[in-house]
Amino acid sequence: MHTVYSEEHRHQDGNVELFEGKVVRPHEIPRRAEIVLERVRSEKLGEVVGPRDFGLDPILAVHDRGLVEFLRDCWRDWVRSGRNFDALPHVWPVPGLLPASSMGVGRARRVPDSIDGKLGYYGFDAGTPIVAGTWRAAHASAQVALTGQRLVATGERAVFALCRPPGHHAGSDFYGGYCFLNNAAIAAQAFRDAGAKRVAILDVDYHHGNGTQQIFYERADVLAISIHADPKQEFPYFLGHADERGAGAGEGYHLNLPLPWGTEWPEYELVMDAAVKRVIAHGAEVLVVSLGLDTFELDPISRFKLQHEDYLRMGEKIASCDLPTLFVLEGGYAVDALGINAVNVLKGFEEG
Ligand code: Q9C
Ligand code: ZN
Repeated sequence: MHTVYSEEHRHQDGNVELFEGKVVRPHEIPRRAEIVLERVRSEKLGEVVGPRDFGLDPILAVHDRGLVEFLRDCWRDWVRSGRNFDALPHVWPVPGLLPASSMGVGRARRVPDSIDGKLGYYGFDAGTPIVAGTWRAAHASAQVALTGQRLVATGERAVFALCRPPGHHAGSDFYGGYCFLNNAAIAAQAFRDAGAKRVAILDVDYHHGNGTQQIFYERADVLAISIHADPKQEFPYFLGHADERGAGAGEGYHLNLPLPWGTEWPEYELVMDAAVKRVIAHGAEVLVVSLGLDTFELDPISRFKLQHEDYLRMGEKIASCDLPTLFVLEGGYAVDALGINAVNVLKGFEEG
């Protein structure tokens, strides 16, 4: 299996994250991608290739121009306003703040001029620092996913897009959860634009893929499935419940499979079987896997209990969909184990 990798990810290197009310060093660090790359090499998974540049168009097929321009310009505006440390939002337009009559509902109608206002408009959490190189890294991460997409669209059975920063929490017009651009969604849309009639996204990150859900919620062409910790207990808290099933034309084309803290492989496996069945029923021509490894028992911010070997089984299950597959790296913060677990999924897939 080919891996697509870019060193540009190193430019996303924050100093702080507001984590459970405390300012801490970020969990989402450059070492994550490097350790996965090392494991890809030591396990001889296959050739490692750099990304091509597909430009902004495939990003803008998924994201609003306002978000993209904000991410591109944020650091410049933050510095111009006198700051030289990581940019984080600290005030948000909660929906109740905005009476439907005059100010719009669900989304503030006006984007503030102030960079602090913009941060709260576009960012949904305070755990996702924007630094000088954020745009450079996020843009390259999307190009890594798009390069993987192109390789699969032109005949590879499976490709690993070693994306960093991750993407699945980023929606059409918001960022957060360590994510800026939704790499998996951008790739899924690129498959559609390359002619695939039906695409499926399977998100196995520990956290609900709320950005992916929002992007495709009213569409039937892209089935999105997310297996994650119950949002009653876990980030992103407000989305990912089982009764969110898509809307309008997309009704029934979103499947949330929340699981409780402490979940181990036997329960996880049952839910994966349901996910695989739904992918096959969709008649998908191609599968995009949002590959988070934060379901691992030693993950420092998560509470599932999967073990190294379980990821081999996970890869086999994914292979049983019998589809051309693009793996897109998402979360996973037990850094020393991240390479083992990610490559176990890919090896399990190849053997399955
Ligand atoms: N107590 C990804 O895995 N902080 N993002 C959660 C919960 C944010 C995770 C705090 C976690 C974001 C891509
Ligand atoms: Zn996660």
